[in-house]
Amino acid sequence: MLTALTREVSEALGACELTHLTRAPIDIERARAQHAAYERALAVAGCQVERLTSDPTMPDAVFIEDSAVVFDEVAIVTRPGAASRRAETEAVAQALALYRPVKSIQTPGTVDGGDVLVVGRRLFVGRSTRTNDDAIAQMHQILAPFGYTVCAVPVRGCLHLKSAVTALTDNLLLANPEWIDKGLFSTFGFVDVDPLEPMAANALRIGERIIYPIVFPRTAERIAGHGLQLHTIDVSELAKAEGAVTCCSLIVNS
Ligand code: CIR
Repeated sequence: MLTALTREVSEALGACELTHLTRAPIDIERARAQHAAYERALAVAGCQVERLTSDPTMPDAVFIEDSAVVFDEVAIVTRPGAASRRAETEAVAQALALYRPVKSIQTPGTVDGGDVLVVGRRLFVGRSTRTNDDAIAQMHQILAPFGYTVCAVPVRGCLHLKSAVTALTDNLLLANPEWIDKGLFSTFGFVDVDPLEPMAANALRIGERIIYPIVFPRTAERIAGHGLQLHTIDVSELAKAEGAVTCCSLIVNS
C-alpha cells in the first residue's frame, strides 16, 4: 500500500520563500482547492492520503517534500536550507516515525528534499542554494549500509534539482538540459522539456502514473509519446510560491 503525506496550505502562503520568481498575490482559497485536487490525483493513483496540519508561522509547509526523504529502510528528516522552513520538520518527523526508523540531518548540513532524486538505489543530490556538501556526506553515511549510491549534481538556474530533472520510469528521466549536466546521469534515457516550457521538468511518478501540471502541453505530448499515462492537474496558484507537483507530498511504501 502507498501512503501520501501531504500538508495543509498555510494561510500565510503569500509570505513564502521566493528565489527565482517575483512575488505575485496568491489566492489562498484557490490554492487550497488546487491542493485538494492534487490529493484526489494521489488517491486515484492508489495512495491513501494523510494530510498534516500547518499554521501561519509556516508559509511553505505545504511543500512537505522538502522536510524529508523516505526510503524503504529509513526516513531522513532534512535540515532545510531556508532558516524560515526549519520548524516544518518536527511534525513531519513525528508522522514518519509511525512508518520508518527516522534519522535527521545535523548542523551544519542543509538539504531540501526537492534536491534529492531517488531512482532505485541511486541518489542524485542537487548541490544548490539550499543543499550543501555536509548534508550530502551525511546522507551517504546513512544510506551506504543499505546499498544506495549518492551522486552530487551541481544545479544552476533553478531552485532545486527536481526543478531540473525527475524520473518518469526507472530508466527514463525528464529534464531541462540547461539546468543540469545530463552527463552525470549517463545510464538513463531522457525526455527533454520543450524549450518554451523551461519549468516543465517536475513530474510526480506514482507506479505507472505521472501526475503533471496542465500548463506544459508541449512537454506533456513528449512524455505521452513514450506511452506514459499522464494525469494533468492545475497547480498554478502553488506555482506562484515556486512549488510544483513532487513537492506537495511524501510517498511512503507502507
Ligand atoms: C521555497 O522556496 O522553499 C518554497 N517557496 C518552494 C519550495 C518548493 N519545493 C520543492 O519544489 N521541493
